[in-house]
Amino acid sequence: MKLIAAALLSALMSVGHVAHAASESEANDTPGTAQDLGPYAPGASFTVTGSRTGGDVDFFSFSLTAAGQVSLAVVTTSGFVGADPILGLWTSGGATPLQVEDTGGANLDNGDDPVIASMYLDAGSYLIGVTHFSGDALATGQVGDFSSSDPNAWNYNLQVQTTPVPEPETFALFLAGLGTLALMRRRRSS
Ligand SMILES: [Ca+2]
Ligand SMILES: [Ca+2]
Ligand SMILES: [Ca+2]
Repeated sequence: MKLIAAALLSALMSVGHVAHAASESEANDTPGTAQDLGPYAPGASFTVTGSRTGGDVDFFSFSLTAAGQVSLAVVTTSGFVGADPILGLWTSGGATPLQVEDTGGANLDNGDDPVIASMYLDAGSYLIGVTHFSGDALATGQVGDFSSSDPNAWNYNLQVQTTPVPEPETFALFLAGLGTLALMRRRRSS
C-alpha cells in the first residue's frame, strides 16, 4: 500500500514538470511591448537570461493554463557590483499590482536580489518587470512607476517556478478515495 501511494505521489509530482529557457529580446521596455514567454501548465519552470543596460526596463508576459503556486527570482550574474534590481508582478498588461519586491535573494555583493516567494495565481495572463531599484515603484506598486534612470548595467537570470494546486474536484476525489480505504481497513479488521 505504501509503495503504491509513493509511486502515485511521484507520478503526480513529475506530471508537467518541464524546464524552459529563453533569452531576453529587446525592445521590451513597456507593458505593451513585453516579451511573451508563452503559456505554461503549473509544474513548469522557466529561466530567462537578460541584461539591464543604463535606464533599461524589461517586461515579460506569461500565462498559466490553470491555477498554481508561482515563485519568481532575479539573480544577478555579472556586471555592476552592487546592482540593486527590483522585480514586479502584475495582472495582464500591468492592470493590477500583485507584488513589487526589492530584496530576498543574494547577488553580486550585497544580497539585494529580489524574490517573490510562493504566490497563488489563478489561471490567466501576467506581467513581470525587471529594472534597477526605484523607490516610487516600491511605494505604489503601479506599473507606470516601474522605471529607473540608473546608469549601471548588469546581467541577470529571471527564474520562475510554478507548481500545481489540486482543483476542488481532484481534492474531493482524493478525500473520497481515503474514505474508501479507511472503510476497507475497518471491514478487514472487524
Ligand atoms: Ca534588457
Ligand atoms: Ca528593456
Ligand atoms: Ca534589490
